[in-house]
Amino acid sequence: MNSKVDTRRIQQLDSEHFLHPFTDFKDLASRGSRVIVRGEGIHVWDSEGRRMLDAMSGLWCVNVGYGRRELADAAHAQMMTLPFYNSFFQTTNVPATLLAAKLAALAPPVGERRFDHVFYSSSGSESNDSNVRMVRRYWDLLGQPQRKVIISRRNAYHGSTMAGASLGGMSGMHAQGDLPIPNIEHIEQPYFFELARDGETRDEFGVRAARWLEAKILAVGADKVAAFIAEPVQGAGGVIIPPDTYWPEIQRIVDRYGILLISDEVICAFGRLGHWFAYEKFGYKPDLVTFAKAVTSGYVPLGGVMVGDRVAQVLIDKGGEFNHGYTYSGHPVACAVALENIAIMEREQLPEQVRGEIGRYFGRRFAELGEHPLVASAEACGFVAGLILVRDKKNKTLFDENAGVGMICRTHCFNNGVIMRAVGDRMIIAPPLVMTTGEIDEMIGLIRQALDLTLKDVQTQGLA
Ligand code: PXG
Repeated sequence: MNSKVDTRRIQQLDSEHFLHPFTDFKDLASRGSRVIVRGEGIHVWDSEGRRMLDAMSGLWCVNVGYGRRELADAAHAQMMTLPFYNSFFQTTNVPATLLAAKLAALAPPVGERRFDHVFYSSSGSESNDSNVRMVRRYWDLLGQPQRKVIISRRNAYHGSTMAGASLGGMSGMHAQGDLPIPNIEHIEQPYFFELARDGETRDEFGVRAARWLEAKILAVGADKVAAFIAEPVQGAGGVIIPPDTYWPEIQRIVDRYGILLISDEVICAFGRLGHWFAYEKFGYKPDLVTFAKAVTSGYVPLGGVMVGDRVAQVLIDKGGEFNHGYTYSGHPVACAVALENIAIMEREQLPEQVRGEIGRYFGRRFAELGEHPLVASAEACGFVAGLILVRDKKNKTLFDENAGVGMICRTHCFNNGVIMRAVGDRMIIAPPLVMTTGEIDEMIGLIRQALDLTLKDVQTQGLA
């Protein structure tokens, strides 16, 4: 199968015609893209026949692994029955309705808050645009149109549309689009490694970091703040796991000022942290929950928002027509694949696996990487994990930003048969949830080898 792919020809056409996301086009053209041609289980193959253990699940999404015939069959059957119909003009389709009911059943109620409703999109970015629309509409309908400001965090990732990138806290993205759009504010992230004071415990830091939200609310004016948006664990920002004290204090603050809480679970839902939805793990009470990616294990695009009763009842009872939606809201094929994907996760008890023995094994083995001379901290939460590469382990001194040590390590990972993502010098993974202990051992072994090779480079290039 691999021999049929003409790598040079694909690379040539690729550089001539395909503008890749988040890519330096000229640079990529000079190197040529890596052509991925096949996936099976937790591995992918490139066009040169090289097998790689995909510790990033594609891009945080292939939670049930590659090559699942049931998902292809579900798509095929739905395409033959009804490939598309819109859900605009008082119509629905069967998979979209069944999936909405299924998601509502999977999202645990918290206190008096229930998640009985879903608004569909095709991606995380669109879903967060929908969140902005719904939050603004909610406050307008309650007669508080001055509540416009949504507070987010530096280094957050909420997508790449104008609203998504504005909500996100990536300075590089803001710089290229005259962003953020008005009425978005940012606070610091709860990144213990970077921001804790000398001698401060994780728990102390967690409370202090959460109170940056309170300070921002007061600075903006409490009556002007509409919502706070955050990822349960920051993903694209480098797998930043908040201290245990962070979310309870955030909850206290959003309750105190009555502002809406948006939990962006595009990465963290569907078993990634050991639960169907991640707010359950941390025990907070969001009003809106963004999802995408692993709802279909990435096999086809689908996203959406779980709309809690607090918002849903206002939109339903007072709202009249909501002037917002997408051609593909509730796409029948995407929803049919999602239903089958969820059925697989239920059958194989993937959230329970991650929450249980396998998840603990993964966490233990990953933490062992912290013993490596290059690594200052290695932690996992469910099936996401991150480590930080440092110049001086004892003093936790970082490398010069321009040294590109994370990229050196990423290249060794690729060449060594394991796909890891580098965020600066943080090396992160989010592997498929179907891994066995043997596969976890294989992955940790490959990462360790890549770290050894990186250390060698650091020493020979005099970066240390
Ligand atoms: N919210 C979160 C928390 C995400 O992680 C989005 C929204 C946007 O989703 P879409 O489907 O519009 O891409 C994401 C996406 C990376 C990386 O480099 C992460 C994402 C996307 C692209 C790259 O880690 N997350």
